[in-house]
Amino acid sequence: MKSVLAFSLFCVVSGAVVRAAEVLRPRGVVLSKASFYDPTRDFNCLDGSGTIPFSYVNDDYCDCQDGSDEPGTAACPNGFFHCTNAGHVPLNIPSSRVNDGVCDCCDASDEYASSSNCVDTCRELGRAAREEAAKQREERMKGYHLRQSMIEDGRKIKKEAEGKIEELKKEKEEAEAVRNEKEEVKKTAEEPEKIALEKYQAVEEERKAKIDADKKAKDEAEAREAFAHIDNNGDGVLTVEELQSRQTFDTNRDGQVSEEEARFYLKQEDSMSLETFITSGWLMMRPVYLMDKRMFTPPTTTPAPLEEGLTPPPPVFDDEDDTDEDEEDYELHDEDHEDILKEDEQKEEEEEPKYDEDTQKLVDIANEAREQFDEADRRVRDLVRELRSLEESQEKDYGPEEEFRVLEGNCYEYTDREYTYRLCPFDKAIQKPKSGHGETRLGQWGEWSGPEENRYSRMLYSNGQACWNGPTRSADVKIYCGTETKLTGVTEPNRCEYLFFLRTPAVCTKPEEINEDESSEYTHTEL
Ligand code: MAN
Repeated sequence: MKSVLAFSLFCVVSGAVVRAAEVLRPRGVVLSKASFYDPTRDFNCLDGSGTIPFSYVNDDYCDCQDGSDEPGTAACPNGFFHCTNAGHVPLNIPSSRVNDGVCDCCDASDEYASSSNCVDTCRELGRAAREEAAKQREERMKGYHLRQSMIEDGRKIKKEAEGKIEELKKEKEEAEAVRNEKEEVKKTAEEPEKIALEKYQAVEEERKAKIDADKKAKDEAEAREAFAHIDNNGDGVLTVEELQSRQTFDTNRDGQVSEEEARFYLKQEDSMSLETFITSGWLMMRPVYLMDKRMFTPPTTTPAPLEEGLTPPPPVFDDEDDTDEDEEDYELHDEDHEDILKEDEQKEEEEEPKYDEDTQKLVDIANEAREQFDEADRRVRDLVRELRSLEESQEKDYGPEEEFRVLEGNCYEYTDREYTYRLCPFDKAIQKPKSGHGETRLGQWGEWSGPEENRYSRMLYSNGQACWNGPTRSADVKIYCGTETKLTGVTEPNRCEYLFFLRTPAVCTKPEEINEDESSEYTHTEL
């Protein structure tokens, strides 16, 4: 169409909607570009690719390379159609969707010449969208107010911690003074105790040495007596025959002492001197000898119990069937056994070191001083620990206004199909399989890791448990606004790298003020 068009014709051809509040423009043109479409002049393609008579605008033929001459038809493949969507949000759609039978614009303006029965639903949609937006704004406002109290609480905790630190420092100083005092008392008490104990030790060693010497002499006397007893002819030497003459050495209880049995006790020699007997022979013979002499009376069945330090009883020379004779074996007399045990116990009791009264008094005083020092020392160490933990906590960054501080000490959980995840802010992130196996440490509190302009929108928990054939585990926590602090999701985008989503009022900013004029923006705003 090349004719010069009258304005009224333009209105018809271009399909402009005439409304009091609107600027007249061809169909599909956004308000901000209305001035480029002046029906009294030729139209300049918006990309400068050409100039055409205004009548070519929306004539269903694509003249401009950028499609700007056909805003209201589907003629240009790269053009855009603008729907005003009065009552809701304006929209730009690819011009290929104009009159394609699908309702894209809620005001139905994209289907002005199609058979589809699109109706204007913008008002209802707009109302619903505004209601939703208002609800979200309200939530945001609620979150913002909660954030204010989080800030207040955080600052209060910080101040209290500062006070507590001062208090603890004073307490620590006092406790250190007490500890030093107790240390002096302890040293003073330990000096005389040390001297007394050394003295006691010397006396004790002497006493023990005497006991040992007495025992040795007694053992030797016992050995000499036994030797004399076994040495039938008194020639100072024990022979095979002399041992054979004593049933004592009938190890296998067959009624006679074989040469083999006798030689066993003579250490496979023909004879044994008194000297060898005292140093080693007696040790072998003593159990059977005493068994016969003191503890047992025939018949017995059980071999004599061994006294500590003695050699085991000799092997039984099983050269004959001895089952019948078993009945003639010796029997242990329990009373004798108990008597011997009692004797041994008494001996041990007697040997138990007991301090003399004066030494004991010094030991008691020193013990008491040590206990008091230990207690004072423990108190100092407890205070140091408490102080360190508070100071460490004070050094952490709890957000620009201390708003995150109240989250410390709490843990938040999220459970998916396989795991329960736990986030304890400023402490750690944990993964626990639902199957009940042990926990996996995903990371320890590291740092704020949001982008420069929004640093407090992300937290990083790093240095978690090593991943098999992979990095050490870490958890990235994305934080967004909500009216309660809650872990809303956890994913593992890369193996052993976890992404947590934490909702909290701590990041809720104040919603923009909306006045009546601005809110009516929805009905008029053009993109
Ligand atoms: C465990 C879990 C998983 C992780 C694998 C890596 O099963 O910690 O999240 O992907 O180890 O081996």
